[in-house]
Amino acid sequence: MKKKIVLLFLILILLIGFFLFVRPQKETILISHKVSDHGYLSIKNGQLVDQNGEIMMLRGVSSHHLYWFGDLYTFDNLKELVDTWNINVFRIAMYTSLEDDGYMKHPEVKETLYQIIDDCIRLDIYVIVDWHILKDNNPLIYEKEAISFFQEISFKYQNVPNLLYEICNEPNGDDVTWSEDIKPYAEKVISVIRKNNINSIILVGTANWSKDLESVRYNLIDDSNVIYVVHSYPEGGIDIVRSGMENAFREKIPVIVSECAATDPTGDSKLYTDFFKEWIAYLEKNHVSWVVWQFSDKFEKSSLLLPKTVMKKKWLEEGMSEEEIENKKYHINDYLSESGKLTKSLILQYTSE
Ligand code: IDC
Repeated sequence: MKKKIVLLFLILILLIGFFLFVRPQKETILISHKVSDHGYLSIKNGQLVDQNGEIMMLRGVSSHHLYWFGDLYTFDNLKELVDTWNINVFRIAMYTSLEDDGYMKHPEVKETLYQIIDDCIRLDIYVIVDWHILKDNNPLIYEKEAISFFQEISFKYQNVPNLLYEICNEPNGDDVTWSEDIKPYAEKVISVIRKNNINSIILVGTANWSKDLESVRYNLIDDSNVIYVVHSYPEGGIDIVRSGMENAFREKIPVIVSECAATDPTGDSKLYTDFFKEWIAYLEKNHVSWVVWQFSDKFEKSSLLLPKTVMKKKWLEEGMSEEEIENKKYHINDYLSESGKLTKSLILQYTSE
């Protein structure tokens, strides 16, 4: 009898030990939020909604310059982003101006753009095609080229729910205004896209480097599937952005953050980590979709990846041989920068259970 009690007691201790220490950790379950789950997006009551009218959030990352970093945007790397970061949107930043080494100088980047779009469609995620004006501060400068670009692309991807069109990244300069420049440009480009895609969401950049929602408020574009763009960077006029957004929420004006980062607007400062976490929480609370700048391995703090040379040095120090490093298959998750780790954990935080 005594023996039996001792045995039972031992079994009990073992069971408790198993549940406390050996039981596998609860797995993180990624919530699927892809195109096949949500279909065509539209705007309802000032918010992005899916095909069932439910509020929709896009969470993902933006490419860097296609001409410089195009090689990085392979199917495998995008797949790793989808599978392990759970992004549901990828933004393709196609710089436009001659001075920025953009599409005007290297029209062949359009092939890279098409390859990425096709990969995103295969991966069942949304894709933002961004006409990345920057040094060409006024969208009217290359209006003609923009019209033929969007004509071609919206025709090629007619009735494909994955695509969203961002028609002018960041209009900038004191003489570039919403009413005189951006809105007239947007109306023309939108009418071209609408001939091929009645429903697609079109993102329109705002004045002052996409920070000025105020001038939009009283002069909205007459199109029910337009969403207005703000870009947010710590120490980069965030108060203007926030107050514009507060008014927009109240007045049911749709807003999207197609660029944000934990660095200041240079893209290469220290990380404002706490600020960034709070900012993302604010966007989430208000159902504003967000895309993080930028997915590349440029030697720059906003880069989500570290340059290969940096990791190689680290691995050599840790004792790996040159040969082992050469033969290592490239996985983006082996190269995460601090920005990369932060971004990955934030996307997962809001898209897993
Ligand atoms: C920056 C890149 C940097 C590049 C520069 C000019 O991070 O590597 O040298 O452009 O091509 C934006 C712009 C975006 C900027 C980014 C950071 O849309 O093109 O990228 N930024 O400066 N708006 C605010 C910040």
